[in-house]
Amino acid sequence: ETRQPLVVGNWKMHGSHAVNEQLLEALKAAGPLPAEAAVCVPFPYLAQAAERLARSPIGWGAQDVSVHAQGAYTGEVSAAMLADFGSRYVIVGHSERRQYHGETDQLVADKAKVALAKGITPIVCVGETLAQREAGETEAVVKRQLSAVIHTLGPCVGEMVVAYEPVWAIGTGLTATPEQAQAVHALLRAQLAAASPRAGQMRLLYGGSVKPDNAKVLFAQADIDGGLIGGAALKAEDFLAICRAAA
Ligand code: G2H
Repeated sequence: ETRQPLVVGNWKMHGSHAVNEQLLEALKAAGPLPAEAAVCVPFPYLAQAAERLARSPIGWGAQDVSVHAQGAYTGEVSAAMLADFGSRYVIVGHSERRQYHGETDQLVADKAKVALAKGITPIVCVGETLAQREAGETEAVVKRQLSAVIHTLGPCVGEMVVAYEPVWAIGTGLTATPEQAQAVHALLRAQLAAASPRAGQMRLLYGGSVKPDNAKVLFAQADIDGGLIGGAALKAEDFLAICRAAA
C-alpha cells in the first residue's frame, strides 16, 4: 500500500503571536514537501494559523477537543468551533492529557468520535510508560488504548490517524529505536486490520523526540507513516527537515 506520509507539529503550550508569526511564515515559504504537513497549535492561535496558512498546503488544528457538543462547559472548546476555524486535525489522548488531566481510554475515544462527526481527523495517541515497558506490558497497554477507539468509532475507524508515542521517549531525548517503534506499529496495524478494511491506508505516526537526524530511519520503517513532532516543531528549519525526511 502507498500511504502519503504525514508530519504533524504539536506545539504544546508554546508560542506567542509574534513568535508564531515567524514560524508560520517560514513554513508557508517552504517549497513543496514530500509529506503532508500540519501544525496543532494552542487554541488562541487557531485563527492566526488559519489566516497565515490559508493559501499553503500546510494544514492546522488543535491539541484537544471537548467531548461535549455545546453548552455550559466553562473552558471547553467544541469540535464545531475547531471546524469553524478550518481545523483539519485534532490531537486526542496525548499522554500529557491522559497523565495530567485524567483522560481515560473511553473519553479519548469519545473525543475522536465528536471530531470525526465534524469532519476533523482525530490523531489518536497511544503509548506505554517506562514502567509498563519494563514490565512487558507494552503490547497490552497500546491494544487496550486502541481497542476503546475501535469500538467507539465502529466503521469510521479507518478515518482516524494513530500516533504511537512511548511516554518514556517524550521530550526526554530518548527515542524508541526504529525496530522498537516498528514492532508496535505493526501490532497496531494488525489490530486495525481486524476492524477496518481501510487499515492498509491508515497513517500511523511515531512520536517522541523525533529530530531531523533520526526522522529518516524512523520514517523508513514499513508501518511508520510519519511523525508527531513536539520540540523540533518549534523551529521551522527542523520541522521542515523532518518533513523532507519523509521522502
Ligand atoms: C511527544 C512529542 C510530540 P517531543 O509528545 O507529541 O513531543 O517530540 O518533544 O518528544
